Amino acid sequence: GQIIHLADYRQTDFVLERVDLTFELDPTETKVEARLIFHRREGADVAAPLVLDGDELVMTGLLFDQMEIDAARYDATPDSLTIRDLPASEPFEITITTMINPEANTQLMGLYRSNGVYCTQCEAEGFRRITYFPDRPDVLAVYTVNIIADKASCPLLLSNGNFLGGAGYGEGKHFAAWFDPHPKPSYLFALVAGDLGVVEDTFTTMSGREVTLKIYVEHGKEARAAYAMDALKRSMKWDEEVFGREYDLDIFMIVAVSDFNMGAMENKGLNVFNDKYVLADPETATDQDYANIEAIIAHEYFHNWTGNRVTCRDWFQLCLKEGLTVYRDHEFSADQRSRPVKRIAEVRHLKSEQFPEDAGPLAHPVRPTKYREINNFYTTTVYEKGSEVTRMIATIVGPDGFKKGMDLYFERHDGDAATIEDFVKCFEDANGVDLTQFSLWYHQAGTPLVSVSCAYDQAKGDFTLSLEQMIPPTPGQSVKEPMHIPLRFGLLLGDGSEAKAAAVSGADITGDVLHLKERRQTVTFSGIPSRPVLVLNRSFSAPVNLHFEQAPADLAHIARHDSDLFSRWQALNDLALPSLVEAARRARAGETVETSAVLADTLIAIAGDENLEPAFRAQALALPSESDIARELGSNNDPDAIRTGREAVLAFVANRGAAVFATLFERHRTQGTFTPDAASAGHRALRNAALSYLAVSDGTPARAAEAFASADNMTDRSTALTVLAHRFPAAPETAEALESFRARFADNALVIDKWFAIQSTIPGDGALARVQALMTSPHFAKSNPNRVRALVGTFAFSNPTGFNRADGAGYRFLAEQILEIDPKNPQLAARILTSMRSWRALEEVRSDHARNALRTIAAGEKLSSDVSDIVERMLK
Ligand code: HT7
Ligand code: ZN
Repeated sequence: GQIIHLADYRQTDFVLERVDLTFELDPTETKVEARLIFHRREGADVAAPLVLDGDELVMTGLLFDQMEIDAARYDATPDSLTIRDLPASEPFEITITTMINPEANTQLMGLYRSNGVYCTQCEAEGFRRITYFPDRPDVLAVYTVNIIADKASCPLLLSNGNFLGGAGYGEGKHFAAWFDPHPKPSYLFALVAGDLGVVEDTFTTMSGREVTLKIYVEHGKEARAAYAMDALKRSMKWDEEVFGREYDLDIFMIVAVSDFNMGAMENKGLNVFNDKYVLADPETATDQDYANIEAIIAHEYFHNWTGNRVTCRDWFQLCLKEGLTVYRDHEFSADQRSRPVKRIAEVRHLKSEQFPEDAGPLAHPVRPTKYREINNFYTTTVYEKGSEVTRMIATIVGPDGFKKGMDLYFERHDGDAATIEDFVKCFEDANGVDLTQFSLWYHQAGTPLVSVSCAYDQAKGDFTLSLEQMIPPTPGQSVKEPMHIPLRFGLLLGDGSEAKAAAVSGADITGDVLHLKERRQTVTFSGIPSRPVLVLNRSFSAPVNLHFEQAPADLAHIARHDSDLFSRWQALNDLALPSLVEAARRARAGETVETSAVLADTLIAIAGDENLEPAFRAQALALPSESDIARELGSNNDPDAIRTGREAVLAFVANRGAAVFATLFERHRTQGTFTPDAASAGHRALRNAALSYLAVSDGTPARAAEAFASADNMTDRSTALTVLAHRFPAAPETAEALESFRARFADNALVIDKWFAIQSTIPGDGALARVQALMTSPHFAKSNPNRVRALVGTFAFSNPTGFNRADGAGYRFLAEQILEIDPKNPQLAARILTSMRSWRALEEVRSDHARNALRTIAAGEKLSSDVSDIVERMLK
């Protein structure tokens, strides 16, 4: 594929007025008739042809104003349709007939069949696999959709908008018509047809309108959609209360399907979901599953305003809808659950996924300026860093300023296909601020590094803070400008109170936010009575790396006393990381690892502090992961040494805190009927964190085996199974538990995915053979993205020692898998391949093997543009 540049953006020559689609559904020969009404845009070249996008299309008919069209006036290829000699200004109608094969559509883009259900996925460029069309987000039109299908196998015929009517249609068939009054781009089109069960409810909007809510799932699974329905109603209410946004159709539908490339899709009025993010009950779903369902239901619903009512002008603006909507779903979950605990989880995720992307060969700006394959830009940078950029705007303009800016955005751009510049301008205009320098966050890739040092002059009472920012070079961007970095901070005194400076010089400070704007800045706080401990980047106000050699005693002080729970967690992390890095170094050199008692004692004290919420304590107990340590080391990484070092530190903490952990394990047992609320989940998380440590200090599988046997919910059961499998892979108790779990949930593919994931992450060299054996299991299906992600994806992304085997066998296995998956599902293949994004940071032997595996992929025949784009950027 060729490279698309933002700078080449041009409006279309033709305006699309209306779209009428008729589908005659058939598993292998679906007929699609598209009637499109266009007129030439005022000022456009009168000789310009109409060029429509296609992808693997077969055209069987073409009419111009209902008449046959002369063959000399058009060219049709599978990838485009060009029509010439069109009217200068008056409207005209083009009717296109295409034949498509949903059954053979293994890419899961366009119209496909999943478990007998017809469904569509059109974002980003799937609509062009249905019919020829101006398939770009700035072409908005009103759609009418007619669906004709077999009545017995497809009693349900759904599309966007409101139901117009339906009737019988010849022998054994019926039809339904839908009309969506809201102009939309083609990527928001959806059609679903099949035989599904439904859960129904209603929601009364803030203006008193009753909206019908329907969630469609496979028959027999209706009860498992109750939590999703509850999350939907809470999302609708929250968007009214917090953003003033009301739903705008009479019906809102969600359909759960079992074959889906991503989490879900926000099609207007008809969201399509990966069933993993709809179905839940205590027997089969973990607390994390419940939290994910709540977040994704909210995310897709929130897109109705941030994405659908205001959409993107072009795909370079993807973060306009995705970054903003992630920010909105983060805020929603923070309001529904514990704000600091949610923030810790977000930052953990950002650091483990986005920071490595930003530091590797796939780094790109939040608003890129070029792409080869748009599917590869649904990245953690666009989504999660994009959300952090929105959060920084909120921090800079404050809560009221943010609300004013958002209100202006909806007022100005409702019905538009907008840009990032439009969005930022709303905050500038609503608040009278200049966000020019701030906007660099959209344009410069790479995680800024802020180096910090400080000094205290007892005699003068001056506390001086020196800050320096550096934005590392990234592909295509070697030189960077200083950014506007909003850092929340506090000066913590010995008694845990906060120092208030009499005066500050050298920085622009608003409230508790210090605005770092220069490359280097020295800030002096005067009138500070005693040496304070600096707490910087509270609540992770800016997505940066800090280089700050803070004394362990100061970090321990923050960890125990700061008012911001997030900073307390961050301080623990900062206390742990140098010990873990040192442990990895020693392990690599064959030396014995020593662990600091300060770290262990601080961790144990926080774990045992019953004044703190259990979910926070569970987060505090989770030591930085092996990949966190690898990131901190930066280069020449040996995953085996990292694990050996971390295990030594973990064992030290486990043994020192054994009594506390045993108490926690007993005290935080949840009793009675299961509820998925955040408080109960917190007790389970803390108890299970204690179990993980106890398995180490016990040195036997007995306690985990007992926890597995007595578990009455999936969180406890799957954690106990993970502890058994990861700590005691060869124990008979583990084999027994794995088999009893498999047998009990053999009919539930989503639970079997957990069984795959637990086994594929058992550390060490044996993992590869285990994964290969599991691929031959009758439960595995190569055509299903959830199965492939659970087994192959989890192995490559989340098993550092097993995947990064020193002999390179893990990489060779992945290369084989990628080459096999790519012809069937390129998006899935490309996404799993990004698991190798940090390959250059590995030590030489492993990085040589990794390079060879990537070269094997690059040499593959007929690679998709998805995989070739990723592999080429990784090898550059
Ligand atoms: N906006 C949706 C993105 C999406 C997607 C993109 C490419 C290929 C398949 C896809 N399925 C869904 C989901 C979201 O972010 O809300
Ligand atoms: Zn989204």
